[in-house]
Amino acid sequence: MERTTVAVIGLGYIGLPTAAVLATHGADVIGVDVNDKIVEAVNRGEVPFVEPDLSTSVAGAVKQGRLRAESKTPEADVYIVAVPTPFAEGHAPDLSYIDAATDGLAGQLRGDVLVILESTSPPGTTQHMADRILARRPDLSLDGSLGRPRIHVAHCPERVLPGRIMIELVTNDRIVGGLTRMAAEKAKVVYETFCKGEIMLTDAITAEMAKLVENSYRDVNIAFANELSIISAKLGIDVIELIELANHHPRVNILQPGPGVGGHCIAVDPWFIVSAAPEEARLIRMAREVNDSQPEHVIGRVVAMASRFKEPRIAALGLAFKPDIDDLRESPACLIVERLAQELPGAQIAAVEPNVTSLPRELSRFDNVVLTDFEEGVLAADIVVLLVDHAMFKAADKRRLRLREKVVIDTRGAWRWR
Ligand code: SAJ
Repeated sequence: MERTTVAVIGLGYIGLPTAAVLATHGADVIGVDVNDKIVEAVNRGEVPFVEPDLSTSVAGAVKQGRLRAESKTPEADVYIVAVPTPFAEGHAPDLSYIDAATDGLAGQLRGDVLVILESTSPPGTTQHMADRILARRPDLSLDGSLGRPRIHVAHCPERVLPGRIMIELVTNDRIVGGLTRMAAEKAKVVYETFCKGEIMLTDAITAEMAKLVENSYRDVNIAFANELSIISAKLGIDVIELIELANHHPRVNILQPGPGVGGHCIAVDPWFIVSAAPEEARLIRMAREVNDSQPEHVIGRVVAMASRFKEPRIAALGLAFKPDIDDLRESPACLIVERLAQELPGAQIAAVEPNVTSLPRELSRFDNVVLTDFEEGVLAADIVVLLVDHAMFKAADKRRLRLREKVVIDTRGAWRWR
């Protein structure tokens, strides 16, 4: 039997793992990326970011000749688009990457080809993509009308958790939404090659919304926890203990408060719903605003404590957007350290992030911020602010770090020792 050729457009956190898993499950995969450095790295069998087990998978697939990367979209049987969907000014979705990927593949299409959009997208984007293809390729159709060859267009949102991508790609259930039923069924066949979870079929707009709703659900729940942390601070209550107790109720499951919500999914996707239904999405918008204001509360607490010291030495623990990853993008911890560096020019800030070897540009421009080893930073500090609950911080010997002698602001409830 002939092997299916799959072109995966966008070799980022989702595209590259998907390309690798398809290649190791029987497809011939060509990864496409506009960044030449990524293309070259993949062709050498290397991975340009940290994700457990991905390196082995990419290296193996490239070595066996099942995976290669190119900068131009080739001819293929299946296209999977996994490019970013950021938001623009005023939180309106920015579809420029999807449009560019669509334009890149439109010229290569022939009859019976399947196009799958995996990028998290505002409702209606899959239809928008098909309309854009057909505007360029009036010789094709979605339904075979006027004897024009059909193309099949579907949406299959990714739902994997960074840090567990290679496991969750295989084990998670997947939603496949087709612009036509046949498109959904054809996409299901592609995912069945590697996905052991249930594959559920629906229409494209419901699949788009399902993904946005999942992340909004989490955002609203985190906002609830963050609001409780502020109320608890006002009332002199330990919010971690409060949530732990409330969660003993069989139908209550409050998430954890923190310094804000980071990453490029949960802090972004709810805005796509707000943008599609601005009048109606009141709670979803409010949750975003609550979570976005959370870093300010942390900054306020640290600045208030810093006023007790002439030249405060602050250890900021963690820069990543969540535990045990090296991803600093849209990280509330980075934002907090940046603002502290501005607001406290007389302070020395030891930024501790065991998962990186250099500071990001927004922090390296400050003389008073230095990337520092964990123990060294904490031992020298007057104030210790825990921003990310990395395993290394949680497991630390608090007595050895002399934490009782310091002002400790634990935004994650990682150190329950008082
Ligand atoms: N956070 C809290 N409190 C919590 C849980 C998380 O403050 O109780 C914060 C984290 O510290 C982080 C942010 O929220 O800053 C997001 O982290 P996360 O682990 O909740 O989620 P992501 O962004 O890494 O991945 C999410 C996942 N979505 C859901 O769990 C519903 C993942 O399954 C999606 O595939 C991913 O978004 C995506 O790509 O959309």
